[in-house]
Amino acid sequence: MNDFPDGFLWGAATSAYQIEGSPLADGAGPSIWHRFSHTPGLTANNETGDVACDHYARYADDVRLMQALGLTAYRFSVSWSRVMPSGTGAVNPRGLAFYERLVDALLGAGIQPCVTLYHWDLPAALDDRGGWLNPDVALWFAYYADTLVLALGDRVPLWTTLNEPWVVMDGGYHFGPLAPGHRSLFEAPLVSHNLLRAHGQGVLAARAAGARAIGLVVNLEPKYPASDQPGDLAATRRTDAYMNRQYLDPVFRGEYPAEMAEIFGDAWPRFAAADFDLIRTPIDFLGINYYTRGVMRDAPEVLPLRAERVPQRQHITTETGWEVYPDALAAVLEWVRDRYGDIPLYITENGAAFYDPPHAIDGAVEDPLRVAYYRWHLRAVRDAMRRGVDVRGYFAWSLLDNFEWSLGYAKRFGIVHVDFATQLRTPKSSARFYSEVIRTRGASLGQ
Ligand code: IFM
Repeated sequence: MNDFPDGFLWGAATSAYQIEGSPLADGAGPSIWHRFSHTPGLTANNETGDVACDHYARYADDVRLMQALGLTAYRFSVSWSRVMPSGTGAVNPRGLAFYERLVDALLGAGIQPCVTLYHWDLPAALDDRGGWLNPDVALWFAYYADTLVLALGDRVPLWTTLNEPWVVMDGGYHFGPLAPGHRSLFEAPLVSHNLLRAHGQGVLAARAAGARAIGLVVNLEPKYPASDQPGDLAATRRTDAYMNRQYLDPVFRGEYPAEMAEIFGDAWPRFAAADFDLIRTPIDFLGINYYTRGVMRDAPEVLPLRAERVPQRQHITTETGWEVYPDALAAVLEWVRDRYGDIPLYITENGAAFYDPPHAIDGAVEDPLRVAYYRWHLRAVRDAMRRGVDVRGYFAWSLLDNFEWSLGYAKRFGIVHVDFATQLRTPKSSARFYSEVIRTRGASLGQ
């Protein structure tokens, strides 16, 4: 029996600001990431996405590379401010034309384009109007979704509204390492709610404009207690609600987890009941980004969650400090199915930053740890599928080494190495490994 059925999507993923470069070219407006990375001291070595992988100019070569690897799908995001420099109103035809060219090149290479509408790069003009704190953002987003689907919906089979709303809230508004860099307990719940409202409006708009399938992408990090002490169990429950259930419960069950009020206290607002009808608008699939798990213990002084992560030194740790723990990927897929129902799932991101040299050595980049990471995690996906979970595709994060947000360029997640001095692309051994998995439709993973 073949574990990965015909039509299973074998993909890789990227996002606009992380790879495109040329953020202001051809009439584009600045995004919050352009502004944030140009503010001294906010990113490693003050690095920016000004050049990144120069994909804006090199997209055709990159599509040929994907084709050579045998990818059947490519997940990328659209830069909202390239297409709509002020975030609403006039469309910038030259910005939109870039994505038309990209989609056509992908289709010409037999690769399915999978479009994420929002991967963190809000137009700066909308941030000036309050960004994700302004309730109108739901309507701005719906208008943007409508515009994109009308332009590309005939050629794009799979759309997602938001990538990782938790990170937008947690990194952008609660603790501040990511754009726009706010640090506010009171803003965080408002932002989450507006993200969910925007998601709901975006789904309605995309459907009305003819999207064939529209879903949401969340990052899930299963939480395990450090011990069976009541304090550790409660810390685990709170962090699980904050990170794993905060968006999925409203989308699938029409309510926030009870723990949210416990975590945020006075900062947790009363939300209008009618909002949940919008938020739980049915979606066609769920995208799951999985990297690691969290082992949690009680930490009363670490507010507001009163929990902290316990490092697990017995396992391999990546360059971003994340424990390699593939079993939790299989477990989380089953958890989603059991808690939220049998909706089609895609692994929309999975991968690891390990040290790779800045330049290829003798024309090659050997990355055995990343190869092992992919082997173990693809087997975990297969295990979940054998247990009946409806997984329809898998996307490696990332196709290319790229701009890892405030961590800059030093954290390399690509299966294809990028020499940032020359823009030379070199498929790493992990790319060759993945290519073989695709060619054999999983058989080369072994048992
Ligand atoms: O690079 C990011 C991506 O933008 C969103 N998901 C996690 C990746 C690795 O940190």
